[in-house]
Amino acid sequence: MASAGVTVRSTPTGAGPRAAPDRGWDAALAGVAAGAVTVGTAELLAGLLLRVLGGQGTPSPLLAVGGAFVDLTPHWLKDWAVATFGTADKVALGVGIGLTLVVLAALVGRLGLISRAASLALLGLLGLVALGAVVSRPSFAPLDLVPTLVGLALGAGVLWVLLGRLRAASVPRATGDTDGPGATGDTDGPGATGDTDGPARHTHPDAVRAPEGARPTRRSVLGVAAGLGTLGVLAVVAGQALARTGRATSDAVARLGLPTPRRSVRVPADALADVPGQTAYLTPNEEFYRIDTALFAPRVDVGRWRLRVTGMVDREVEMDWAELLAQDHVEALVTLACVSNTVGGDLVGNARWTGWPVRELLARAGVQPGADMVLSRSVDGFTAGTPLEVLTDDRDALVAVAMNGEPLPVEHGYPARLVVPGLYGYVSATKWVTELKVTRFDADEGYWTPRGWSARGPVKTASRIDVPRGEVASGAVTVAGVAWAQHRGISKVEVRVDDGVWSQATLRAEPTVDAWRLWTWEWPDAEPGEHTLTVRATDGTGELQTEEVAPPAPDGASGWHSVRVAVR
Ligand SMILES: Nc1nc2c(c(=O)[nH]1)N[C@H]1C(S)=C(S)[C@@H](COP(=O)(O)O)O[C@H]1N2
Ligand SMILES: [Mo]
Repeated sequence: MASAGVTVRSTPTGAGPRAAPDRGWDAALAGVAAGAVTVGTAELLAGLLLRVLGGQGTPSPLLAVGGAFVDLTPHWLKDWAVATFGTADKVALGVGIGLTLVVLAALVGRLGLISRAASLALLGLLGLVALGAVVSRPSFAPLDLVPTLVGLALGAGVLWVLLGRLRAASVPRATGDTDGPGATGDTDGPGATGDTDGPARHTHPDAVRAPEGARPTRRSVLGVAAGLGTLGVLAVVAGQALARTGRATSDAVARLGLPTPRRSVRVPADALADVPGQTAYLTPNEEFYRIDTALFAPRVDVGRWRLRVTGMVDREVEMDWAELLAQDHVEALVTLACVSNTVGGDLVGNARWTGWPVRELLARAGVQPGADMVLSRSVDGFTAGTPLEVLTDDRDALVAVAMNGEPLPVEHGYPARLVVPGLYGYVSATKWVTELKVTRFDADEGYWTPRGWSARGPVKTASRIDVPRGEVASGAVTVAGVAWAQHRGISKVEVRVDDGVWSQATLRAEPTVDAWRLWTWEWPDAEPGEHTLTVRATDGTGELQTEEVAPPAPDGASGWHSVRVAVR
């Protein structure tokens, strides 16, 4: 097909930036516009679906693809992402998905230079991938497909029309076409308007109106494409905002309130931190570490939420939110720790939880002989395999509904989660919990087990120095921190300066063996220079924290925590 672009490019001078319009870029822009319309429409409808119809699945193709990506990501890559981006790993994933989409949409558009049908076919192929991701989400319902399907239909229409109009705009005009081979295009050299905008630009106004009135100009088509693309992006933002501003939390709590525990706990003053900079005994909800595989915390509609007990039980149990709140709740102080926490790290927090003991729930179902594990499942498909005995002994393993006296924050498992003293979160602390399946370790496994983490995850005894860090003045220096060995308790903490002798720290009170214990040690006479402080704890059974250094995988980091301090 004869076009100005082809001819100019074939001139020996090489044409350069003054060459005729680059149809490749035009087509790419059309593709990006169509892509933005597709995704924008889908995200907006997905947001409405969640917000207005109270859906619980993942109708958003963006979140579905992100979620499927997280599920399929090999463990080493996940570790690398978390190590590189920290808790911004989800932001990084979002940016990555966005850039990939732009590139793919540009390809879709460019393919339109060869054939519009091929372009549509590629769009359809990408759409199938998105639909597959939506179907693969744990709480999938057929209605979740609608936003993506409508988005694809609209996007395909936009693509078809834009590509067609671009093609029409690029055909040389019968009259007044001064942009043809060797024509005025050559006079449009450096220092000219810099506008390489298509024929109409160089055509006498009359010529445009008279014979070519119905034909689009390149500029107008690109303008429409840019406008549609912008609308698409705005729709994505609006859709995501809609999906995230759920009212479920406040509504349900206002209606039903929180249970009044039959037993409440009070934290004695002598358990609290008494040194500036020392970790607070209770971690505020906003500061509590958050670890999960969810791209965005699921917004559960308590009206539809159910908790079920299935598997090796005499009778299945199913209860709704009101029934759960009506049970006999207790309060407990429990320190939660992540298996990924490194020595001295902060993926650990302590809260006052309100919940119903899991053993009472299991008793209602009647556990059958032979079972040794409970596989808890979240609305988002995450699972944890917890030894049956820790859920049936007398410890405070809870179906928790409140954290520090407030409804569970969405990020921490609203409306209900498991909290089990003594085990790392990945094998016990299922957030947004919806099912407990009584089963066997040789029949089922939790989410992280096939991904290289141990099937069983008892918390290892750990201790951490919080102050001082960095620089201190010489003389008397207060050293302080926390130590934890959930459900065994802490009986001793010792601190050492450089290679000196171990000195016993002063322990704060221990209201429960299920939570961490704060400690302080007075360093009598810190001498100027660089020093290393090291801490080690002994648990309630008398066992000393191991010095052996181990990484988090497969069952938790170990080793003594040291800090370097500069004494001035
Ligand atoms: N649904 C769900 N629950 C989950 C997880 C998850 O990925 N999904 N992660 C677990 C892990 S690894 C930990 S350490 C704790 C963290 O709980 P938090 O985010 O409330 O601190 O939640 C556990 N519960
Ligand atoms: Mo974790």
